[in-house]
Amino acid sequence: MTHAPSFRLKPTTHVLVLTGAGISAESGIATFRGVAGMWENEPLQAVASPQGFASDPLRVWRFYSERRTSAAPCHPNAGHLALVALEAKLGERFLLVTQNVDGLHYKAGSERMIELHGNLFTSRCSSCDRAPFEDTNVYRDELPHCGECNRFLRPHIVWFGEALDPSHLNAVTDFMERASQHDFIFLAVGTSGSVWPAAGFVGLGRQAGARTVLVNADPAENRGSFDDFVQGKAGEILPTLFGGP
Ligand code: BV8
Ligand code: ZN
Repeated sequence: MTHAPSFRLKPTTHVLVLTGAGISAESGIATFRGVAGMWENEPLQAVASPQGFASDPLRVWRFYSERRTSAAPCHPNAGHLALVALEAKLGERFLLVTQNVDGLHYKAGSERMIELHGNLFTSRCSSCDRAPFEDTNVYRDELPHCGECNRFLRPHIVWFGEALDPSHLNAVTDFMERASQHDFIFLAVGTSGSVWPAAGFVGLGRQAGARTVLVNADPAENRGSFDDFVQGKAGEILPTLFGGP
């Protein structure tokens, strides 16, 4: 493991963290480059998309049920916990946005955290505007129906081709706006930088004057967009990455 440089925190340092599947790898959750590309001989986009759900909702529910079953017993690792400690130190000078739907940041105790792509253990109605609700059930043989309008339930997940919640994107840009007036670090952890619009956050951070840092097991697609690249495991690097007050 390369020895991570430690970035000195100043009393006004603002830190925005973007995490991807790599931060959960040490907790036993497969990354997309692992799961993924193929699910039952289909590209991920085929099952993680509205089109996939429209054409075969049970296949989609089997895919997400499989992930609910494998993610449920998993625990946060030292990488997740290091971000909780950083949040405690920085307070409102910290924001975590995750692409992960596994809920491990929540389990670790992160509070200033946004799940950009939804949550695996939450379902919603595919039709009416009933609020999303916690759902740990698995559906493999028959489709779940909404108790109010009887249409199909769907995972509360942002699929490929679906827009992210505008309030989440506004929270990111608002934080960057505030941070741009101070010492600002944009840290990406465990992400291949292949999915948009999250992959574009490093560019926004740079425009806002951030020092951009990538912590990843291997060079990501958008590695060249970062000022610093620290190669290695998130669980080993994050606990020692920041020094100072
Ligand atoms: C949208 C939920 C528009 C599903 C996911 C430009 C702009 C906007 C959109 C696009 C665009 N270009 C293309 C698009 C379309 C698309 C897209 O980006 N496609 C890609 C494939 C090119 N984007 C969208 O569709 C987005 N929607 O913008 O809609 C719109 C606007 C208005 C109105 C209507 C529509 C929606 C994107 C969200 C898709 N949903 N997740 C599910 O989870 O089931 S994305 C899904 O894949 C994950 O959530 C995750 O985000 C992504 C996988 O990426 P990573 O997390 O980075 O994981 P990966 O495995 O790739 O990498 C892990 C890394 O960790 C590796 O590099 C590895 O080396 C490293 N690692 C491993 N172990 C460790 C480690 N690192 C550290 N420590 C370790 N131990
Ligand atoms: Zn309904």
